[in-house]
This record gives sequence, C-alpha cells and structure tokens, in this order.
Amino acid sequence: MIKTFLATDLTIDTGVQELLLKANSEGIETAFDRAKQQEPHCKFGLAGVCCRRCMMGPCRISFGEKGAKRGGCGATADQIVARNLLTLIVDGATPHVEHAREVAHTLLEAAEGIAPYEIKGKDKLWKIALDLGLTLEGKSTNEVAKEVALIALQDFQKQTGVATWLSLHAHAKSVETWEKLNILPRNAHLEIANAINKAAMGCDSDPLNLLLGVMTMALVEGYDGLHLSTDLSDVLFGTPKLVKAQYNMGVIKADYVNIAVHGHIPMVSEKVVEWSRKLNGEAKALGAQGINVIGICCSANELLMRQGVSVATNFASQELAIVTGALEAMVVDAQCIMPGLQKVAECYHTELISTLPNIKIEGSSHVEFSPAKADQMGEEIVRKALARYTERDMVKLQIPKGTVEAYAGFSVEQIVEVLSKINQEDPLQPFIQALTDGDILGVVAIVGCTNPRVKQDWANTELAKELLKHNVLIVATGCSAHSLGKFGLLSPEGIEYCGPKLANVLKTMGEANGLTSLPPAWHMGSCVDNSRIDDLLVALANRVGVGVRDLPVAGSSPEPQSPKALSIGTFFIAQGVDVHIGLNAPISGSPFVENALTGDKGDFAVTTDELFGGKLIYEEDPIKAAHVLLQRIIKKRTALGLQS
Ligand code: CUV
Ligand code: SF4
Repeated sequence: MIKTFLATDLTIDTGVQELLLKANSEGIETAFDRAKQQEPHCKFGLAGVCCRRCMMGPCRISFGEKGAKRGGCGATADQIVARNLLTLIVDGATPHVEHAREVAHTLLEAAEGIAPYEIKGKDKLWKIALDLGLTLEGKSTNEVAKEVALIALQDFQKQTGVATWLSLHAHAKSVETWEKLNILPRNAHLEIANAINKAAMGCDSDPLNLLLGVMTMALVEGYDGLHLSTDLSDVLFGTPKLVKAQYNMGVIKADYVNIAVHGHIPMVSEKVVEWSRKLNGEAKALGAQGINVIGICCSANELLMRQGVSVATNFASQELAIVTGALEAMVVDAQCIMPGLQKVAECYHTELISTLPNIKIEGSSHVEFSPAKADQMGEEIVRKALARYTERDMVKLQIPKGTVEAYAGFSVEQIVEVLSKINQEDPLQPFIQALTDGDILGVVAIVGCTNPRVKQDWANTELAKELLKHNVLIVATGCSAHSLGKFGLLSPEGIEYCGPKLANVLKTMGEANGLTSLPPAWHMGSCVDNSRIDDLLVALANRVGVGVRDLPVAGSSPEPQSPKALSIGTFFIAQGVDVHIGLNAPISGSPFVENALTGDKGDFAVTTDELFGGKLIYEEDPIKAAHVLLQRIIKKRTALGLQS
C-alpha cells in the first residue's frame, strides 16, 4: 500500500518529487514508500546487538536492566557488535575486490586478444609497470598489459608478504603504523576468508582483535578494491580528463531511444555506449532522433568521467528513472541495484537487463557479460532497447524538465595538469601554498550514497555548502557527487557558495585553464575512485614531508546506504583521516566498539584516533557535522603550525 506522503519531505530534487507524485498516482511503490513501511527500524539491529551466527540463537542483548546481557554462547554486546562490524566491512569490501578482479581478468583477456577491448590508457600502463619493477624494453603494449594483469591476478594467491597494490600506493608512514599493529593484508581473498572465519561462531571473541581484523579488511578495501579497480580501469579505458556533462532526470530525452546504465562495472557500461553509437542509425530508422545513454549511480560516474555521459539520478531514486516512461532499457551489473526495479519496470515498456553471470534479478531479462563476449552483449542489449521503442506508452510519458551543467574528470593526473598551468616545475606548489596560507582551509571528501531514510541530496549539499563557506575545498565521488552535480556545485557558477578566499583560488586556477573558475567541488569519480582521493592525499603528504594523518583534510558520507561507505570510510580512518557519517553505523550497542571508533586520543580505552590519527564522527545534522569537521581540520592545521 502506498501511504500518502509529502514528496518535498523525501527529496530536494524537484524532478524526483514530480516523479514520486506520478508514481503515487499510478499506484507504483518505490524505495521511499518501502523505507517508510520499515519504520520503526529494529532497535537491536540498529545498535548491532543482534546475532544470527548460529542456531543456538538468534540472540540479542538487551539495553535495559532486565533481559539478557549475553548470547546463548556467552557472547557479550562488545563481542557481538565487533563480529557484526567485521562482517559488515567484508560486505563492503568484497564487491569492490571482485570488481577489481573482474577488471584484471578483462585486461588479461584484452591483452591476449580474446576480449574485444583496446588498451586506451597506455600512460597509466607504463606507470604501473614501472612501479611494479617490470622492464618495458622491446615489449608491446599487450605484452606489458598481460604481465600487469597476471601480477594482479596472481596477487590473489599470495600466502605471505603484503598485497602488491598496497605497496604501490600506500604512504610509508601509514605502512609503518600498520606494520606495528600487524594488520597488513596478504591477499584479498585470504583476508576475506580469514575475516569470515574470525567472526564465525565460537571463533574470535576478543573485541580488540576483531577490530584489528576490521582494519585489515579496510586495507583490503583500499588497495585490492579501490586502487586495483581504478588503476586497471584507467589502463583499459583511459585516465579521466576534465569533461562537461548534464545532470538530472531531464537528460532522459523524449524523442530518443533511452538506455540507462546502472551499477558499477565499466566493462559493461562502456560496451553499451560503444554499441549505442554503432547502432544509432537504426534508432533513426524507427523514427527516433538516436540513442541516448544516461547513467545512474556509479556506472554513471565511470561513463561521466571518461565519456562525458550525462547523469539522470542517484541511488535513492533509481526506480523513478523508469517512472518517466521513457526508458527502453535499464542495464545493470553489480552493486546498489534494487530488486524493486523489476516490479517498476513491469508497469512500463522498460526492459530491465542483468548482465553478470553470478548476479541476476528475479523476473528480469539477462544478457550475459564475459570479457570475450562483450561485443555480443553490447549489441544484443542495444537491439533489445531498440525493439522496445515502439512499445512506448505515450500516455505514461513524463520527463521532468531542466538539466544542470557539471564538470567532472578530476583524476589526480588531471588535477596536476590543471595546476601545472600555474607552476609547471612544481604543480602541487600552488595548491600547498593556498593550504598553507589558509586560502584553502582544508579539503573534505564528500562521498557515498543517498538513502531513502534521509531526505535525498539534502545532507550531501548542505554539508558541502557550509564547508565551502568556510573556504574548505570539496572533492567528491559516488552518489554524493551526483547530489552536488544536481545542485550546481560541480559547475564554475557554484563558487557563489565559497568563502572569498577559496573563490579567489578557484578563479585563479580556472583562469589559467581557460575557465571562469574551477568548480567548488571536484568530481573524482565512482566509489572505487576514492582511490584517486587517496592518491591525492599521499601526493600532498609526500610533497610536504608529513604523514597523511597530519594533513588538514577529512572525509564525509552524509547519506550513507551501502556497507561500502563504511569500508571505504574505515580505510581512510586507517590512514589517519577523520570520517563523518550522517547515519549511525550499527555499533552503538557496544561501548567498547563505539569508543574505539569515535573516541578521542587519550580516552580510557584504545581508539583509532590514538592508533591511526583519525576517527569516526556520527552526526545527522549536516551543519553541525560541518563544524565538527572544521574544528578537526583547524586542530590539524594548528599541529602543523598553520594559521586558520
Ligand atoms: Ni559505488 S555505494 S549508493 S552506487 S555511492 Fe551510490 Fe556508488 Fe553508494 Fe551505491
Ligand atoms: Fe547466540 Fe552466540 Fe549463536 Fe550468536 S553465536 S546466535 S550470540 S549463541
């Protein structure tokens, strides 16, 4: 049943509001309705004290005086919460690790001439090969690519030593900390198995040891998930450069065959774009203007960054793109794909198409991706979309009007190139000068999702604006970047939200590059591209001669939905970066775990702040959160001897 609701309470995106009303009038249920039906959420689950790890249970620990203080096996709240957190971080990291492995596998088959992908990122390939210590002389691109892909894949077998991509990217000071704590990962698959083993019934019940396991998994996420994915995707598809595109539901075009790509895996979405271009003429033969590919979630980010493909919407409103009645197909691969999409698609002519052999959706079509058969997949998907065009029901067609211009493509390589227009010899120098002088007070990464439990885009944009006002530069990824894009913060006009000092810096940098200004928020890519943010921090720290933990920077996920937001956040905490979340992680049931992650240095027990130099900050109010982050940034500036 659809309850009556005020669309304006659920999202600040007016296009989504319009479509929510349309869905309501057509009797279509969406995630916004279903999130309400789940209220109130189970308080044991929210606090993390529910254990289903064996059939003596399920057990739950009571909050009050009365009721059980231990599970059937004797597990305490601290132990249960720590175990649950560990498996939650595995849930976050594993999809990224598998994403990375899929890219490595595709790269291998591309290099062997089996998979139809041309290696577009030669510069990136040379750089990685040299970092891996390979000799390049006399070798072809494909030979080098094959060696790199094999090293990546063989890394999943490593029984001793340290995961290779950690060695490639981590700051030496961070590694020193991790080595002392004995939390360095060996290989991703081994550590995932180890974590599940630790959390199993009757295994690890030392909350501190479990939390150290959480930090190992965070490093797996960071290096075998994020960095490996980004590196090899850049090798296959090229390193992003500055691009301009459009945001909002208005990018769906009434007179085109519209194909939405949704999910994460660039091998799938890139082929859909390629075949849409190849078969564009066939759309014209049907009376359409052509084929229009639009993005949702992180597939959108991958295509936006490299191809300038426009973005329709982000996570919470994925179903509403179908409610426009204008999508011929929605192509999905992995992660963040709501099963509810199929039911919505059935109300229209839209074909929902899953692609990965191990990730299917009940009721949807399936066109299988494998690296070798990528072209067949691309062609078949686009032909399916073309076939649906004539079935469109014009009565149900309603596309919210208006689009917003946005810039994306801020890879570290592109940032360096932009800055080199100011100082060619030492590109990071002007940036560091601005940080030193306080013209840029600090940098905050706004990352992660939107979540129907929170008013969509509201916390993401409010936090950004408050920080910009205080001269904090924003970098962004994921669905949060989409929130900022929809509200003009990825466009040069967005500098109206900046404090005067930051506005000046952005104008100077922009003018040196033929723009009126750089945007106040730099879109650095998809969720796996949080690796780019990490690379930027490591480069800045190395240039200044400090650790990442010393930099006046922070991270924030104001509207987190996925456990990936938590595993990525924990990765940054491991480097000593403070991380804010706008919805609580399920840890409040354990004083030990909560204090370890959110406590300050010098508190009664061990804290991440003390061990790593960064902590978790939970605050639902984005304005208050901005001020907590500002205080933490100022504290780090003071420690560096910088004025604020
Ligand atoms: Ni990977 S993880 S809702 S798509 S950002 Fe978007 Fe990004 Fe969160 Fe999912
Ligand atoms: Fe209960 Fe212990 Fe089994 Fe968990 S592992 S369900 S706390 S008996």
